[in-house]
Amino acid sequence: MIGRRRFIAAASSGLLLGGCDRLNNSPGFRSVLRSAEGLNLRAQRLVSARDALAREYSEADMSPFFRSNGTAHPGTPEYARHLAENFANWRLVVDGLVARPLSIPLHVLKSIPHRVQITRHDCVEGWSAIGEWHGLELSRILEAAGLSTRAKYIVFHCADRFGDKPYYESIDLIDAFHPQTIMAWGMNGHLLPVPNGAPLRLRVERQLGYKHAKYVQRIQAVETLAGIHGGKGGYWEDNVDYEWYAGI
Ligand SMILES: Nc1nc2c(c(=O)[nH]1)N[C@H]1C(S)=C(S)[C@@H](COP(=O)(O)O)O[C@H]1N2
Ligand SMILES: [Mo]
Repeated sequence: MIGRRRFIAAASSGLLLGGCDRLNNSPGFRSVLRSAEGLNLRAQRLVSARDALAREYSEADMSPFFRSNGTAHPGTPEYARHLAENFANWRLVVDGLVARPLSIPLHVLKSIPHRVQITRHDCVEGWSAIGEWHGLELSRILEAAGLSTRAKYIVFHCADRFGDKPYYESIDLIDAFHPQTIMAWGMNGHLLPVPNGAPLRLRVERQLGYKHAKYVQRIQAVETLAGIHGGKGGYWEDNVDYEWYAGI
């Protein structure tokens, strides 16, 4: 999967960024980068259906240790309170472009029959790990809320700040309704540990690690990402220019 992604990235940058030096100096460089990203998305659509399943592994393939990355503990007084209460009062708010805004108590979400999947997590920083995830399909949550036909993106708001800014992420509806996209509350046969996003995180298996929002408190359906924090759809996209589309 990674091999193909590299190939696509190389193909699109080769096509559009061939004259790198010249482009680096041009005022349109950023917009060229953006069109390269668009091409990456279109190329991915051509070579692989975006609704194809990510590979699922067996228990024997699971990494003995699944590391944490980014925030390992949100560290706010509010989160500390939730942790002390064993997340008994954690809720998942679902709002924005939905017919029925929801505030789902975590214990209700966990009581619904769920999906279990053993998948590989790939972080752009150069590590991968295979873990087992338990969680409810995001599609079922969105169906319960009655997604508006105007909705184009699903935004995930997290309980942590990274540096001085809130962590958030977003995906399109193809990933949102992908059968392996789940709101995970369990990992490797246990409840989700704090370093891995307790009590609720996104697993969006066809995307790189930074898209998998941890500590999720709110899901918002929107028509455009403009106006949400930096407007580029995610913490890393806003602050470090990571691609919004991080398909693998
Ligand atoms: N809320 C939140 N979600 C986050 C991050 C974070 O710092 N805060 N880091 C991201 C990155 S870069 C990766 S690789 C994965 C790491 O997941 P893990 O800690 O379970 O390994 O979470 C992603 N989701
Ligand atoms: Mo990452």
